[in-house]
Amino acid sequence: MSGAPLSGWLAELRAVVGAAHVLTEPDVVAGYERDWTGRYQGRTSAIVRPADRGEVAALLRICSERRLAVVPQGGNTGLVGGSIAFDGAITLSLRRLDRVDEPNDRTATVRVGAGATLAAVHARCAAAGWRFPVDLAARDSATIGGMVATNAGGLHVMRWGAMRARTMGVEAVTIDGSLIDDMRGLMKDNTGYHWPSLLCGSEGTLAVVTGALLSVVPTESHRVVALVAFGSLDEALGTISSVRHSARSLSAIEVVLREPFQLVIDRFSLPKPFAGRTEVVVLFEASADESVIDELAEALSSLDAVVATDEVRARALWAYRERVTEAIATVGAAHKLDVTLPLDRLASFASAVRVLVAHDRPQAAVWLFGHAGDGTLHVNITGVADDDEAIDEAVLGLVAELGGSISAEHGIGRMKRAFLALNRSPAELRLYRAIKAAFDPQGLLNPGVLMPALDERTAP
Ligand code: 2HG
Ligand code: ZN
Repeated sequence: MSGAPLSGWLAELRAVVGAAHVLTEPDVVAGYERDWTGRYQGRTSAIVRPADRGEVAALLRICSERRLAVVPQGGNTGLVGGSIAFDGAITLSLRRLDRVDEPNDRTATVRVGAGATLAAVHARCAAAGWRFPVDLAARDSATIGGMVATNAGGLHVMRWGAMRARTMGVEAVTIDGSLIDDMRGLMKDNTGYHWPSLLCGSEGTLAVVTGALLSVVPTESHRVVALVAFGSLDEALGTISSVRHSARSLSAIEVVLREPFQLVIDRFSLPKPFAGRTEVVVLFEASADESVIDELAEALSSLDAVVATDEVRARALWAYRERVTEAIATVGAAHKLDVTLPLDRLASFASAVRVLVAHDRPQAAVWLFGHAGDGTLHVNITGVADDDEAIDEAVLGLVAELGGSISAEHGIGRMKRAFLALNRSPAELRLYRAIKAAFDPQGLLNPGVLMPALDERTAP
């Protein structure tokens, strides 16, 4: 750090937020230092918990002046090592910025603080007759700031888009304490660069998101959920494309392959929805008015399907998909790769990745599941060392070869930064660095994430 006595910078941070909101006790700090996967263990000098954007700005000014590395953190549900501090960097916890305003009926938007959980946003919108349609299993902990920063996607991207599509406005503070206040939420605004688009997916490397203006959709009266069993992924994908033509109100198409499906049933003692061995299960969800029930029933009429039209049974069917991550966590710390492929290559990729891992790491297990509606497959690998990057590289190399993206939704974080060149050219990476340097010339914000920062500093 700057050479100042430890108490100097701590005292300055305390003066901004109050002593109660600068945490240094090892047992309290421990919960902020480990990411959800258990694969990444960081080290932070202090957790600082500002109450509003003014305090965020004052804290960042101190970090900038003293050249202290700082890592923004929300619900810490990230899966790529991008939300925890390393090498003693300061953790800036945004959870106290948890305000959720009343949705605005005229503009169909809701203004929220970075620390609001997704579940809190859902609840506030539902009470006012609106729906914020981005959803994911970590909804009770994941916060909007982190979801903007990682351009989180989740379960309904095929119909309503990921965070970038729904973030109409953003409020953020740069490392020198300047405020970007772009919360007007205009449908049309061609005054040059678009801050919400740039900050969505920037992974806390450019600025600290303190709030967002999110676009909402009207609630729908009915939803229907169906689980369908298939003999192979190829067969499932063929049927998915024909169902998409006949059912117009689809809001999710999720897929779970045999191993994770069986694991969820075993771990959580869920009833077996299908007799016999099931190679692939697809969850279809459609939502609209009452007609949606007949529409989906008709589209699936010739298939081996279990259908739920009431909320309780619909939620029970979602459990077979939503609880996969939790089930895999009981097996061990997993390497989590979230890849997208062109839909016509997804099935051959799934076979190839199984062969590849079985060949290179015979002791490992591969778990495949994902968002078939948008071409995302989650490849979880257990039974390999936390630092076994060679297996990640082999799988991601295969993805790139088949024309896919090495990160569909979790972001690059620490985990994939060495592999970014599989998807981005040297010219693009030069521009990435130039953008980073323009926002954060000293390389203090979330160093080591997305790409190595220029003149990187890692510790206070
Ligand atoms: C999901 O789709 C999440 O459930 C987590 O993106 C995926 O655990 C994973 O790899
Ligand atoms: Zn996912």
